[in-house]
Amino acid sequence: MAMMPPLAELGWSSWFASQIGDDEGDLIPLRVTEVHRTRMAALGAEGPVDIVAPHQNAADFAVGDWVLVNAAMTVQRLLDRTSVLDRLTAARDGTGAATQLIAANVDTLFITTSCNADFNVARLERYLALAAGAGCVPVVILTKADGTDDPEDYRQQALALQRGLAVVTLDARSPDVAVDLAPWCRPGQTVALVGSSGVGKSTLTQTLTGEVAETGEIREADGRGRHTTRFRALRPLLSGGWIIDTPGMRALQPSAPEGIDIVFDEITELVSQCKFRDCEHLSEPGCAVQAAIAAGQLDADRLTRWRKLKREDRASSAARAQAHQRRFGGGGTGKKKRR
Ligand SMILES: Nc1nc2c(ncn2[C@@H]2O[C@H](COP(=O)(O)OP(=O)(O)OP(=O)(O)O)[C@@H](O)[C@H]2O)c(=O)[nH]1
Ligand SMILES: [Mg+2]
Repeated sequence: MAMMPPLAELGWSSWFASQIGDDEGDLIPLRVTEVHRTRMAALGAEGPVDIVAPHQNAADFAVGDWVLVNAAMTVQRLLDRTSVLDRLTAARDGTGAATQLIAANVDTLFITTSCNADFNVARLERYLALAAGAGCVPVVILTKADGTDDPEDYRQQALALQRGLAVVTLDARSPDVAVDLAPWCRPGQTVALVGSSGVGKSTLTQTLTGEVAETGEIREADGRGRHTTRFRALRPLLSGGWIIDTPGMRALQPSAPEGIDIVFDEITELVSQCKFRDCEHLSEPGCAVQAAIAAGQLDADRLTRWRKLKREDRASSAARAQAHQRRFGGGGTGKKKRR
């Protein structure tokens, strides 16, 4: 492998270098590998270090972030990200939605599911919208191809979900995966894994890193001794890149509406051709969406799934706007606004 400067090997680039101010020359750039409540683990040119979050609060930091620390190993500044993966969750205080950071500065998102009952096109579309909204390249990884007679059927179903999508079927335990996934694992590149629990994210991580998960990261989830990942971590790939393994997610609501428009770009395009700007694509005259369904060019189920994501997105945007109003006030009458 060609020699790279140590920081470039970690994913450092001119994007980050250009953010360092004249008065910040004494600070040390580090890449965050783990985020805990008050402290973080990081890597720099000198190797791994433990660092302290400002005000003892690491909530604003994500695995993959670049930070500048002082000589006391306290974070002074978070550098602007090239990409950020986050999702909407219920706020802890029960008031509407909050965003949860998943990872930052990720080039490629390995959207992982298995060639079995976990495979679900609606869930895959959510993950694809997450990647598109974050500005990451999506790759659908279909694990447990060794456990089905027809991995090609799963692959075809996934390929239909977004124009130009890369889909790879594999056995996560096989050393061959390094070859299949090489285009996204080059030196300095960062990939993150997302998907349900048990689909093989950590197995794939182990195959690609050559590392066996540390005991601190695993627990006996059930009588069958499954190792469930408890926290996100950035690890070096054998190929010179980086991988972020994450705990399995139950539900995913992407936070960026642009992602939905990109994944469903054939519908986005049709919508722009409807006669009425406020067309609801039900039975209005001149509806390009219904015309495409009638002509067999658009799957009605795909439209239903798009509708559901759009509806959720509208509801959560409204909830966030309301929470913002409650918190910061709007100088209004205090009355609830009626639609
Ligand atoms: N046959 C087969 N088994 C696999 C494959 N990938 C993973 N497994 C098995 O599936 C089980 C779960 O794999 P994990 O890698 O722990 O799953 P995970 O996605 O990390 O799960 P969480 O950490 O809970 O999110 C393990 O027993 C693996 O050996 C595969 O491609 N083929
Ligand atoms: Mg895991």
